[in-house]
Amino acid sequence: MAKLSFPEGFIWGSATSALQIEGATAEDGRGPSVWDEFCRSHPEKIYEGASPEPACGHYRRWREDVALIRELGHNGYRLSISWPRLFPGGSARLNEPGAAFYDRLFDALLAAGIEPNVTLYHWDLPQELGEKGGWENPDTPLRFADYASACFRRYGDRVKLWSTLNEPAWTALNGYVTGLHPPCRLRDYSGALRAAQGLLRGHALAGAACARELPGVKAGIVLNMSRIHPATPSADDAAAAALADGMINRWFSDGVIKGRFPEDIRNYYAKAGLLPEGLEETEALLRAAPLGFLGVNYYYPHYASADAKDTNFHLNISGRADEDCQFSVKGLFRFVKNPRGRFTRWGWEIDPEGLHDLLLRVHETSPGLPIYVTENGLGRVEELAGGIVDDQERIDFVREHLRSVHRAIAAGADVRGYYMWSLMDNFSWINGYKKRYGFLYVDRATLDRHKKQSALWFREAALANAI
Ligand code: BGP
Repeated sequence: MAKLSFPEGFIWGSATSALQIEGATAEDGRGPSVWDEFCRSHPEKIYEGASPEPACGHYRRWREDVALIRELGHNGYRLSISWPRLFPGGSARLNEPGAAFYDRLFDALLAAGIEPNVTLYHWDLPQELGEKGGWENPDTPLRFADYASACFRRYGDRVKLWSTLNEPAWTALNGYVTGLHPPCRLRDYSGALRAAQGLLRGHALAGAACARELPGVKAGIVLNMSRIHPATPSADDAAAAALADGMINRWFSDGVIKGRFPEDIRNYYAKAGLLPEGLEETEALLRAAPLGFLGVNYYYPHYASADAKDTNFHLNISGRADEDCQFSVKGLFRFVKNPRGRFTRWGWEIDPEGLHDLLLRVHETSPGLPIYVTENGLGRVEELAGGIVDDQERIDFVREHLRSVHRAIAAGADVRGYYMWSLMDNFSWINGYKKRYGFLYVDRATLDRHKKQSALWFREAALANAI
């Protein structure tokens, strides 16, 4: 088959987040985040009671990691800054040793020819702000904007790609509806909408601060997006799919792209008495914040059925075949398994076509908006055998998704890069450490890194700018 070339300057990289790789959660003045506290107080909710300590020990091994990224031929790397490392407790006083860590990291990345794409918030809210109401507290977006401004001022001479938030929909949904993430609230729909509003205000204020502090630089945001199909051709399932799509995708994508929440979902929430106060003000803030790009995190599609007799949320965190994912909101929609689908061990459907469709949808909503695939990857159970990890399945996964990206570019979408999740096996939130995503295998006993076969394959693709 002829090679598919990507546009000049296309970014070939991988992604991580601070909490999932750094470790050193109490070093150099870092304060606790809501995830440190959640893992400490709710080990039963996390596979094998794992915690983000030591994660991958990246805080100490960053030099080696930068050298590895370079060896892997990447020209970009997506990472996040830890808010509680820079401003422990969410305070206004900068913790200099924490800030200096990222100085060293950015300098080393640039010296190695790797462009950083930096996310300011990848779920590690300072615990003290969590205790004061987290994203529901109207003060939190203001604190976030201050933290963001400090980062723009300190690192803006070196970092040109900034993302405000990672997956605000997941923070709101899992924090307040499914109860799977901190603050572990169950079925608190109005809390979820208040938190979503706080997150989007934080994004808007940080976006405006970026434009002010760094003329010519416009921050982006990273959204989790899924194609949501009706489970059957029935009108009821079509309506259920549209509703789920509006709540999970469009509330956030229309919010940040158009500065206007979708009318149908807004009416729906209004009727249910769930709309938070100040929505117009939030929209005005969003319209005043120039959006530099949209980061798309894509893993799987959903199939929605209107037959939702109860409310039930469950994620497969063990990777066992007898554990099913469930997501059902009584009377609204229930996600069902695609009978024709291919699935990972954790029950996530593999559907490269979905990525193509989402990229085109973003392009059609906002022609010309730069897009990055900020996460896409495959979680596996893996072992090191004779010094190698044979992950042909991951090579196939990434290749198929890159083909979709290529087709979306050919159809006009301005996709500028692809960051595979993840650079290395890491702390996979409530899945603990069994679910491995990396190009680099991390030995849990020694934390030593080993290149997987996929890393070598991707290196060739990156160097050729083609697959
Ligand atoms: C995204 C998160 C990442 C990452 C990925 C894989 O939602 O932004 O941080 O973890 O999902 O998910 P998981 O680790 O839960 O399998």
